[in-house]
Amino acid sequence: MTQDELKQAVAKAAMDYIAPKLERSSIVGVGTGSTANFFIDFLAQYKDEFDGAVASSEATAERLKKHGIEVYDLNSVSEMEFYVDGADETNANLELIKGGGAALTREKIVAAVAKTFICIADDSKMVSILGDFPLPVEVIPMARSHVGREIVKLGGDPVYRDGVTTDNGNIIIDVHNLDISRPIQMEEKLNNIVGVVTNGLFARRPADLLLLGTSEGVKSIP
Ligand code: ABF
Repeated sequence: MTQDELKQAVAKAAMDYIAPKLERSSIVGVGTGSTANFFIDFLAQYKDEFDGAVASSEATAERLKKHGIEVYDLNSVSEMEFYVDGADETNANLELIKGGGAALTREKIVAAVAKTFICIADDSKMVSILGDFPLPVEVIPMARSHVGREIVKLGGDPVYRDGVTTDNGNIIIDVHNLDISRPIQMEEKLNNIVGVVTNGLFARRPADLLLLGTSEGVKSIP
């Protein structure tokens, strides 16, 4: 199977998982990226069976709207059962690196509100220790140099992601060679640097369910 076929398979598995639980009043949280895009295409087939969606990025909002799915501002939503999104890396504890698509802050906010965060990924994303994928950090523009120096103190190599502005008007620093053997602690340390909006470690709030696409089929973890 190609990587795209694996992504499509996990997107369908997520839809099969949530479809029987959808109610007319349900709001679904929807992530960003190519795997999430496959999910949006499946979700569209059920658009008359739920109320609408909250998007983790402008790009996702556009795709949802094109399918005729109502997009809600998160502030107008009091309850969300499911958030479905991809990841750049996952470990066996369902702790993730996200943010390759620069949408990490909104993704983390939607994940915080959702009762169940379903991560969909092909098996190239499964690692034993997080950190081969450079860790994205969203930073207030005027704090770029300060945050870079603080990241060096933590042992990482910060690289400014040239030409990228997030949906929130900020910049991204990708951190290479960071020791992420203790993901929760590293997530907290990075968030404590003044000028950091958020970082792409999803460890304090990991995924609840991982649907992993493999050549033997979709594995459900745990
Ligand atoms: C988002 O999309 C991100 O947090 C992650 O960066 C990315 C994964 O992209 P893809 O599904 O295209 O591999 O979920």
